[in-house]
Amino acid sequence: MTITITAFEHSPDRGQGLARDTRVRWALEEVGQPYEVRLVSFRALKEPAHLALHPFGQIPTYEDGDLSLFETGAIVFHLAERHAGLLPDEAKARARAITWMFAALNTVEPPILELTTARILESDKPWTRERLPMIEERVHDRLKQLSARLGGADWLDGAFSAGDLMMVSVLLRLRSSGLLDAYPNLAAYVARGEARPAYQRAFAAQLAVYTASQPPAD
Ligand SMILES: N[C@@H](CCC(=O)N[C@@H](CS)C(=O)NCC(=O)O)C(=O)O
Repeated sequence: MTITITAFEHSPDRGQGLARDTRVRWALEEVGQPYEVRLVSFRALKEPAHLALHPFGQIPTYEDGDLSLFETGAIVFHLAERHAGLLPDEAKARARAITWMFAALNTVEPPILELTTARILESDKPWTRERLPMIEERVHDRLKQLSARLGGADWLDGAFSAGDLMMVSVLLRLRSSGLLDAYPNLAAYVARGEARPAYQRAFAAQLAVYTASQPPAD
């Protein structure tokens, strides 16, 4: 059975790897599962065929035979449960790694998304100038706490896990803001994640989609 995921036909991030198919590609690469990608236009995202796979009209989705999933947390968890490499075998360590996945998605990502929304989608709104310092402070609160917990460790809880995959993916969204620079251990943590061969393959694959969509240079 071939695994098929969906990704943007034209990613607004221009191949920076911030669209969420990258984290699913990364997980697939970590566990050594081949996959195919179906590219979806913004219009097709909201059409019935895609809405049948993803009720919110987003990417990525995941299909494997008669199973179809959406939500990157669910997809990465599904892969991590079924294949070695992303979750420890020992029950308590496994539960802690899963906790970090949830922490990345539920506790760290929301203020980062709020910052992205304010900076990009609402940059022309009259309230944004006033709101930005408050939103940045919320991001800093989370980064300070995460930095304190990570300390000098390579990964959040022992060996690299799906928790780290998700946390690094979430933190990568901060790169252009420069906010990570104040936390050298977090910047190094993100760099360790990016240096993993599986991440490199995932990044290259999503970049290839963007590159192929560009008109040839004269
Ligand atoms: N919580 C979802 C978020 C999915 C999401 O926001 N996908 C974005 C791309 S990274 C998307 O499809 N945006 C287009 C839209 O919402 O119309 C997940 O983790 O899968």
